[in-house]
Parts: sequence; structure tokens; C-alpha cells
Amino acid sequence: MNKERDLCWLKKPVSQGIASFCITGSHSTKRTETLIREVPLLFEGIKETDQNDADILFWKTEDASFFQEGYGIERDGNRYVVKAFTEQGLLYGMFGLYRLLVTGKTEFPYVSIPDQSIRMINHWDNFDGSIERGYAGESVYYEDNHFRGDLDLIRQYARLLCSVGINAISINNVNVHQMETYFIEPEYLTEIKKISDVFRQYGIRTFLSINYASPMSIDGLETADPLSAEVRQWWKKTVAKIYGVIPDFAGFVVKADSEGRPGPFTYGRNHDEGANMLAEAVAPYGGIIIWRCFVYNCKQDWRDRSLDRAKAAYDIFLELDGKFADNVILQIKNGPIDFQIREPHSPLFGALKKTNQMLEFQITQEYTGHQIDICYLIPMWKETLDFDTKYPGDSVIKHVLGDNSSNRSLSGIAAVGSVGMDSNWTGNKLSQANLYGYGRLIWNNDASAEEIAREWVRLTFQLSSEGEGKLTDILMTSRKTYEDYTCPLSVGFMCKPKLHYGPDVDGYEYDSWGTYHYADRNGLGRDRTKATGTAYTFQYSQERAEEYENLSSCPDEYLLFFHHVPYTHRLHSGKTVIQHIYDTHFAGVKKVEEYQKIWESLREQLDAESYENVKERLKRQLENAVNWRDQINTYFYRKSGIPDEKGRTVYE
Ligand code: GCW
Repeated sequence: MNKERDLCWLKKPVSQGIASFCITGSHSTKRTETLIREVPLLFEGIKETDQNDADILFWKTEDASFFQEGYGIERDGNRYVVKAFTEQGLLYGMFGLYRLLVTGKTEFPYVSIPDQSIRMINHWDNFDGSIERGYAGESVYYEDNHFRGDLDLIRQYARLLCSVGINAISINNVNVHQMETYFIEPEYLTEIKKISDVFRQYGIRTFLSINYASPMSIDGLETADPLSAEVRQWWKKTVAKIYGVIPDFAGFVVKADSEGRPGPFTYGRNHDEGANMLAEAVAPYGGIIIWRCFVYNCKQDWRDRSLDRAKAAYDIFLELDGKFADNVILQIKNGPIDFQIREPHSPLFGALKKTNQMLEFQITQEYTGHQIDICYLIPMWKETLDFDTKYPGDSVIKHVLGDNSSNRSLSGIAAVGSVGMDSNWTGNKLSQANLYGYGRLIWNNDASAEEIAREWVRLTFQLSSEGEGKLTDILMTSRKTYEDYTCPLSVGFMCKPKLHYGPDVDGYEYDSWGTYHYADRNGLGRDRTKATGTAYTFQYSQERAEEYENLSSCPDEYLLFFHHVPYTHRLHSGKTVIQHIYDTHFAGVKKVEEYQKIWESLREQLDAESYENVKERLKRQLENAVNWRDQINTYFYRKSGIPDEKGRTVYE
């Protein structure tokens, strides 16, 4: 038997002072039914009443300044008036009012309009129930090659997502295996329709990941060449069948020519040709093609230092700017490599001018602690959104995606999801903060990471204000802590291959994945300068290129991503690289020990389940941190022969 699911940040129904509600204005769609069902779950004992008596008035107005999804909340005497232009806006307004009341932020009027249009979660779930890079149990959708069919569970998930503003979802892995290839066939679509029906009630549109070679896999065509008439026809027919079952189907997510997946390159075509063929098939139905830019050579020869995986996406996609159909969106990972704890920002942002774009983050903690280690990711994502690419005009990433995008409604942000069958959804209870925070941040790009952490803590636990402060502090420092005991100065990929948890300094060093630290007896780091390296630096705007190219201006945190330096190189911080490595690794472990003490001090105020859950993970986190510290410090001591100047234990 499954334990009852955690209600997460929706677990404290408002019980006082609000007894009645009324929905007014023109409203006739299914989503109003959602509102009627949801209100009593958030406001205890509330009853529907007529307009004059209502403590909350949900008012669908003619005021288009709220756009399709925004809302406003006013205080009119003793009542709250939630206003929006659409039913969806009212639903968001209901969750907004709940949040404001529970967190005690009662300054009205309050207006909230999302900064990004598409706010998406990508699931990497497989039909057999496993989840690629999942750390919270099996898939909520699938089990043993069938649909789990627990629509109530999907509903609970949908309301969690809606409460933080998510409006799009893809429900299967971008690595589409044989079984999921058939998802676009009628037999499977009827099941997928049931899932999308639930999501729709919460304003969430459903996408599917597809296998680019489907025409071959499903119907034995000889090719999947996007320029073949037969292939084009096949997709048109298939798409017509999909829309016959799910009339508002959102579209496809495509991982093409990446890590062994087929794509247009496989058939001698380019990515615009590959994407546009699919775009043409879904266009008559208003469908969208989300095309991932995670394309690189994963069969690289490590001996060849001229190759640089970081350059791949820009090399392939920049020259195609302006060539993609209107309903294609390029989805770009935040960094040029792969979701490391620290990477510079993808050089495609700001450079692409005429192409719809989405940014891709990763909520699931693949390289950031497997939902064992605490790692609150909002500060990192915020750095990306706030990053000024320094192209002419306003080219801060959040604006490139939002107000300054070429088509605002076809741009936004996606992230790889983090939930599974674990009763608390995310494995580590504290990882809920990343799911919550992701939604909140991409809705309101100006919210601070700390504000979001505080909100989540208040909504989730019953702590004294001192306790709330302590827990917020753990979250806010946790990314730096993880970075400290794992990856110095953005060198990346010193983790165990495949697993991506725990240290293995040379695990990737002589492999084909293009992720090397090049540590030798003199120094370490990847030379990506134009002067002496791969010239990756010049994929950025002039100003950024110069900043990264020169040691005197390259920020410490990106040093080893851009430069190969001696262990004795002095950072802007004043420390040498080797001393920085020792200091951060000792500091990281200390911090985890501190977290354990703080968590212990909160015990009386926590429910037993949460207390035990995080306590157990902190124990494993400490083991992991110690392991990292000792292996990294020993490794670099052996290479450099330079001892820790503070004389702490570094193994021979
Ligand atoms: O980081 C890599 C992961 C793969 C993943 C890939 C991707 C779905 O290790 O598991 O595959 O990224 O983003 O496509």
C-alpha cells in the first residue's frame, strides 16, 4: 500500500475568517469546475454563496491587462476580490491568495503576471516505470510497460504544478526507447488522453517526446529522411491521428542526433530541415515542435585537444538562426555542457535573434546530489536568468526569453522534472523546494532565491521564526556547499561515470564524452581561449569574450572552464588554485556537519517523517562529502606535491 501522498506546500488550509466564495463574470468552461473543486481544499469549510455575501469573489473581468494568465487581488472591505481575464487566471489567483494568506503577506492590491509564457516540466519517464535520472521512486505515469492509470495521483501532481504556475508538460523520456515510440499510436493515445484531460483542467498542456525514426520503427519505412515525400506524408497522417484523439495536443519534444538518438544528421540533412518537416505536420492543428540543442559528438577522441564539446550547440544552431518554422522552439540547456553545478551560460542566448527559444534547467538532481545531498538550485537558476549576455540592447537572458523574444508566446523555460512514486514526491523532502522554487522563479523572474526559500519553508513546515531562518539558511548555502566539496572552479565531471554521484576524478578523463580536466603535475583546467586553446570564448559577445579570454578578468568561479593554469596560480580571491581546492573541500564537509546539527536542533518542531527523512539523507550526504574531500584533496596533492598550508589531513 502506498503511503498517503504529501500535500507539500498546499497542506495548510486557511481555516479562519473566510467562509464563502462566489465566482462571477462569464465562466462556462471546465476550468471553472476546477476552481469550484479546489477552493474548499485550500479554504476549510468554505461554501459557495451569492455575490453579496462572498468572502472571496472570483471575478472574471473584461480587463485584458491581466493577459491570459495573470491575476490581481484586492481587498474590498472584508472581502478578497480575485480578478483575472480568464478562468486560468482565476485559478492562479486562488493559489496566489492562499499563498499570500498562509505566508502572511497581506499587502493588497497585489498583481501578478507571469514573466515567461511557456513554463514547462519535461519528464524523463520510461514505459517500464523507470525514470532516467530519477531519484524519488518510479514513474507516476507508468509501471511495467503499462499506464499506471492512477488519475487521482496525476490530479494531485497537476494541482501542485498549477499552484506554482506550470502550464506545459512532456510525459515521456527524450530518449525514446522502442516501447515509447508507439505512444503516438491510437492504442496508447487513448491512455495519454486521460492523462492530458487531467492536466488540462489545471491549464497544463501535454507534449510527447518522439523518436525521430518513428516512420521506420513503427511502419518499416526505409528512411526517416525529413525531405522524403513518403516520410513527410507519414508524419502528417500520424499527426492527424493524434489530433483525432487529443484535439488540443500541444506538440512534440525532440532529442535528435544526440547521444545515439536518430535525427536529421543521420539522413544527411540539417536540423532546420529536420524540425521544419515536423512543424509542417503539426501546424494545421496549432501544434509546436520543441527541438533540443543538446547535440554534440559523444564519441570524441580524448587525445585530440582541438575538439571542444562546449562549442557544439553554437556551431550547429547559430548558422540556422531564422531558418526554423514559426512553430519551432529551440530548447537550450542553461550551460554549454551538461547541468553541472557550475558552468558558464550557453553562448546561444543573446546570439540567436530570429528563433523561438526556451531555456532548459534540470530540477532532478543528476549532477547535484541525487536528492540525497541538499542542493537548493534557485540561486543558480537565478544567475542564469539575470545574466547579461552583453549584446547590444537589453540582452539579459530573462528578457531575451520574455519581453524581448521574437515571439513572446512561443518562448519560455523548461526543466527536467524531479518527482516519482515516493510519498513525498521528491525523495528528499527538502528537494520539494526546487520544484516549488522552479515554478515560482520562472513565473516571477525578479523574485529572490531567499524570498522563495522562505515562502516554501513557511508553507511546508510549522517552525518558529528562528527555525524558519535556520532552515532557509541551510537551503541558501547548500549550492555553494555542494560546489565546495565536489567541483572546484567549474572544472566539472569529476564524478562517477554513468551514475553521476560521488567522486571519480579520472572517471571521464580518457573516455569519449568530451569532458576533461587535463590535470597534470603542473596544473589543470581546459584552455578554451582563442589565444592558445579551442577559442570557445569567442562564441560570446565581444565584451564577454574578452572577459573570459583574459586571466585578469575571468571570474574565479569559471576559471578552470576557460583556462589551464598552474596549481600556484593566484585567484582574484588571493588564494592559489591548490589552496582553494583544499580550503573549499574542507569547508564543504564542515558545512554538512553544521547542517546535521541544525537539523537536530529543529527536531522538536518537525513532524517525525520529515525529520527522519532529511536526517537519513544528511548522513549519506556527509559520507559523500567526506569521500569527495579526501579523494579530490589527495588526488591534487599527489599531482602537485604542494601540501595544504594549514596542515590539515590530506592523504598521501
Ligand atoms: O546529462 C545527460 C544525461 C542523460 C540525458 C541527457 C539529455 C535524457 O546524463 O541521461 O538523457 O543529458 O539531456 O538528453
